[in-house]
Amino acid sequence: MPKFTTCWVTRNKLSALFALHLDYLDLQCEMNLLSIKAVSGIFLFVLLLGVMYNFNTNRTLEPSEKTEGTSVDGCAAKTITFCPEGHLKSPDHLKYKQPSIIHGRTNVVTVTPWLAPVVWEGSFNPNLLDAIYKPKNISIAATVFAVGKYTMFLKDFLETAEQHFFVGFTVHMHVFTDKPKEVPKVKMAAGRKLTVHTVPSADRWQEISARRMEIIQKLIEEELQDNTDYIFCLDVDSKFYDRWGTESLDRLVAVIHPGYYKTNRDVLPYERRPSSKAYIGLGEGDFYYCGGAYGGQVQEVHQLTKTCSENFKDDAKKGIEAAWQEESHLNRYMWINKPTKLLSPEYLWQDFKSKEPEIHTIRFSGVIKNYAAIRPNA
Ligand code: UD2
Repeated sequence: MPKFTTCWVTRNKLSALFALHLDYLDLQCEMNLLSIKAVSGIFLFVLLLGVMYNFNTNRTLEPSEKTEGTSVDGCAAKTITFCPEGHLKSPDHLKYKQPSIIHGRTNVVTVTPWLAPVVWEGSFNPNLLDAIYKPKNISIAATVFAVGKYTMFLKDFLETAEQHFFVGFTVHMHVFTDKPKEVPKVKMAAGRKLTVHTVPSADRWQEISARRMEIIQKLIEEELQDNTDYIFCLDVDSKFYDRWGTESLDRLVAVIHPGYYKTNRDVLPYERRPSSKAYIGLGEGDFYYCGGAYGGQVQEVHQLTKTCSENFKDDAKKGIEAAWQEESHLNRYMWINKPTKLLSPEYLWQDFKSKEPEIHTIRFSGVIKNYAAIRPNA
């Protein structure tokens, strides 16, 4: 009887189970105990087991599973993200104004080319959105830095946030300062609280502004990732004038800068040196986003702040500081990692600018300040 032909099978392509069976088959061949017909039957059975094993080990990740790995622009190498919020669920029989797709804002664009909404007054129903988000018991964190003389802005910032920022929701304000005693006592509504974190002062305003990203990254890692849904990172030298609420929630949220939304992208103040990791070339980029307001789900903002602060440090090793510090890196990040929602310049105006016709309300705005008097350096 000829030697059985299993010797041509490449064992490392099959499962351990299959290999065991092959050994068993080899043994059988040596001993000439089974007929070719019987062995062929066993072989087919084992082959079937091997195919099933390979299929099982190569299957696609389940939605709750994630693989790590980050590129320069913060894109996870292979991630299937499970959205904890799920779809929007309206309360049963809620009455609200009938939506229309032919009537609405006409003098502004309310969607980007990648189909992310751009939020303008008149483009959303605040009561409907609040009714959808209220039962979800979401929690929102906000970060604000007041280092050196910038503590003078805290009182107005915090008091106006009480009046307009996610009123009626769970809000945790995180104030970072080198002068904790100068943080004013502001009466906060039920469900809202404030924590003061002490940070060192610095000799250069650029450094204070830029290192916020790394501090926010650590705050998310150490305190927020398991108990907070959304985070917004805001400039302190600003005040709220009107509602900033659930309409702003999404995975990755950017605010379009009030100074540049009518500007040709080739003259936007992006970082233009190719040697910088914040580089955006001519003919590139989408919008110019504010460093003074951005946010989203904590996982997304963690990825953003981690990537931007790493890129900022890599630039520093080469002696480069991007044109607008972390704002330049944020713009580079958001160009590659498209924001899932954009907030119009209503969400960060500047008090010194006169109101434009398309701006129907100003929700949050930078106060007029004397830079020379408040910054530690010119
Ligand atoms: C723009 C951005 C700001 C940042 C900066 C470039 C807006 C409205 N503002 O603002 O976010 O991207 O360009 O770095 O988009 N700070 C202190 N103490 C200081 C200096 C700064 O606490 O001595 C903090 C404070 O929270 C302030 C923020 O850093 O709001 C930004 O500094 P800025 O307001 O002086 O920068 P500005 O106006 O150039």
